[in-house]
Amino acid sequence: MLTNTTPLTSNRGLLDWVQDKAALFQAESIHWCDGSETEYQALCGLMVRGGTALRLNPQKRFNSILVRTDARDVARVEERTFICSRSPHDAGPTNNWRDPFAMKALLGRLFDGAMRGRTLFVVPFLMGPPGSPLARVGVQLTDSPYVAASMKIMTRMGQVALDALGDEDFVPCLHSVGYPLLPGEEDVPWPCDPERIVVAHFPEERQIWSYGSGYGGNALLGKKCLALRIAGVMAREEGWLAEHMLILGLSNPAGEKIYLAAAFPSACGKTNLAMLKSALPGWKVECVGDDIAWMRFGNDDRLYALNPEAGFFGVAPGTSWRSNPHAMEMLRANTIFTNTALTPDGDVWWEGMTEGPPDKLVDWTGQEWTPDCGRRAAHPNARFTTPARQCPVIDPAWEDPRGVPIAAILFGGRRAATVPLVYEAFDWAHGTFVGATMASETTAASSGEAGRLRRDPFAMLPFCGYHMGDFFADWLHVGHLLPAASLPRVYAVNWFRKGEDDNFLWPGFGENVRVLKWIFERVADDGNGADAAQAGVAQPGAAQAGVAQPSAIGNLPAPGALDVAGLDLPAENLRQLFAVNPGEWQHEAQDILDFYEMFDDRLPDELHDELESLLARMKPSLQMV
Ligand code: OXD
Ligand code: MN
Repeated sequence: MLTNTTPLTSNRGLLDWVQDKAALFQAESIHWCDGSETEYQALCGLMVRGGTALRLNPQKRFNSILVRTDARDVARVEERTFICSRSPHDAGPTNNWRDPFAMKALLGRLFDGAMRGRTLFVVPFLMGPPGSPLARVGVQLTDSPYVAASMKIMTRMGQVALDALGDEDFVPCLHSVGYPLLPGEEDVPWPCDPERIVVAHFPEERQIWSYGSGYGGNALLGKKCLALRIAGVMAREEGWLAEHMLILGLSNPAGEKIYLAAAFPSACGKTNLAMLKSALPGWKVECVGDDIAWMRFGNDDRLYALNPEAGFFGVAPGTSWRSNPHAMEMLRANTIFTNTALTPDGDVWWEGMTEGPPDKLVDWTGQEWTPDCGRRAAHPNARFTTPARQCPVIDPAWEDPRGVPIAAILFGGRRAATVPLVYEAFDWAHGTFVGATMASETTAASSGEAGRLRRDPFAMLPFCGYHMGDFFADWLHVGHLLPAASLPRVYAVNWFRKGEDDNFLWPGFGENVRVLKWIFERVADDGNGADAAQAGVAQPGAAQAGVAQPSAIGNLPAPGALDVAGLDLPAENLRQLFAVNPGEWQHEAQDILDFYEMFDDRLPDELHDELESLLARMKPSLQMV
C-alpha cells in the first residue's frame, strides 16, 4: 500500500513545508515517494483499480499501461500558464503575467481542501545526473498517482533526490488536480478541474504552483516548469543556459564523434532526430536527450550540455518503424501510453504507426472505432512516457555529470518556402539572430489553422520564464564570454521545404544524417569536438567535404559538399532546396521587423544590426527583382 508516512529526510525546511501544505490541502493521507520499483508497481496498480489505466498485453508491451484522460485535459494549456514576477516587465511580451500576490491568493483558495479524500504524494525529484554541478532538486506535492508514476520515469525520483538534497534548498512545486472527494463520493477515472486550470511560476521565489490539470507539462512540474522556465531564471543569474533542445552524438565511420544541440518547435520531429537511424553506412547518431539541454561553460572554454531528464515524454502519432525505429524498439516495455488507441489484442495504436489502420480499435476516449467512423483513433497529442535508458541508441555519456561538449547548435522549423535545407551562420551574433527569428508553420493537428507562420524564438516561446528580449541579450553575451574559436557553430535547418508541385523536396527521416554529416565536416577541424581531419572522411564527394559558399543569408554547402550519393534526388530538387529567393527574403525581413516591435527597447541593438546586415547583403539581388 502507498502510505509511507515516515519522512525520508531530516531536511527541516522540507519537513515543515510538507506539513504546512498538507494542512492546506487537507489530504486524507500522505505518501513519501522513495522511487522504488515496488512503489511504481503500486502506483500503476492504483491507477488500474481506479479505472485510470489498463494493463496492456505483456506479450506486446511488457509492464506497460494505457491511460485515458478526461477529454478536456489533453495538452499543455499555454493561455493558463503564468509568469508571476513582481514586475510585468520581467515576464515580457511573450508570457502571460499575473501579480504574484493576487495569484497566490487565487491558488490559495483553490488549493484549500483540494486533496480531501485523496493521498498526497511527496515526490522528491532530481533534474540532471547525480553529482552534476548543474543538478537541481525539486519536490512536488501532488494528488495524482499518474503524475507520481510519470515523475518516476521522467526524473530521478525518490530517495536519490533526497540524498542529493541533503539540507539544501529545493524548488517547491505544488500540484493538485482540483477534484476533492467528499465522504462516500465515488472517484472518476481522470479527476481534473479543466475550467480553472492555472500553471503559475514565481521566478523570484523559484516556486511552481499548478492546479486543475493532470496532463503533461501542466502537471509533470520537473519538465517545462522547472527545467525550462524556472531553470532559465536560475541560469541567467548563475551564468549558464536552460534550453529547449535535444542533444545528440554524431560519429563518422572512423569512430570520431561530435555532439550537437538542436532547437525545434513542436511537430518538427525533434524526438525523431534525437535518435535518428542513419541512412549513411558507418555514420551513427546516439541520443543524449530529446527535449531539454542545460548548458554551461567548461574549464576548457567549451560549452557543455546535459539532459536534465531521465525519460522521454514523446508525441506518439507519427512515430513508426519508418520515422523512428529506435523509438519503436524502446516502446516495447515499461511504458505509460496516454490517449492512444487500443487494439483487440491488448496493444496500442496511433495514426501513422502502420501503413493502414487495423480493422477495429477502441479509441482514446474508450469508444469502439473502425476506419470509416470519421474520428481519430488516438488523440493528436497522445504520448508515450518511457525511460531514457531503454533507448537502443542512448549515448554512453548521457549521464556524465559534466555533460557533453557541444560543437554545433541547430535551429529548425517547418517552412514550406524561403528557408534552405541547411545554412551556417557567419558567427555567434548572426547565429543568435537565426535563433531569435526562427519560425515554423503551424500544423492542422496542433492549431486547426495549417500553414500559419509563427515566430518561435529558440523554440522557447512558451517556455522562457523571463523577458524574451533579455533572453536574446544573454545569448549575445555568451558570444563575448568565450573565444570565437571555441564557440559552437550555429546552423539553420529545414527538412520541410516544398517544391512548386507542393511535394517535399527532401526525403527527411534517416536521410537527414546527410545534413548532419556536412555539419560534422564543417566543425570537425575546429578543435571543438572530434579531431576528424576532412581528409580522414573518405566518402563520395570527399573532395568537397565540409566546404561552404557564402550567400546573403549564411554559408550554404558548396556544390558537391552535401553527400547525396545513392539518393535518388533530382538535381532540380537540390537547386530548389538551396535557392535563396530575394523576394521571399524581403518578405521574411519585413516579418522579422514586425516581430521585433513587441520587444521595444529590450530588443538588443545587435539584433537590429543583424537584420540590417541581412538586408544590406540582399541589396544587390533585391535591385534585380
Ligand atoms: C513538448 C513540447 O511536449 O515541446 O516537449 O510541447
Ligand atoms: Mn518540448
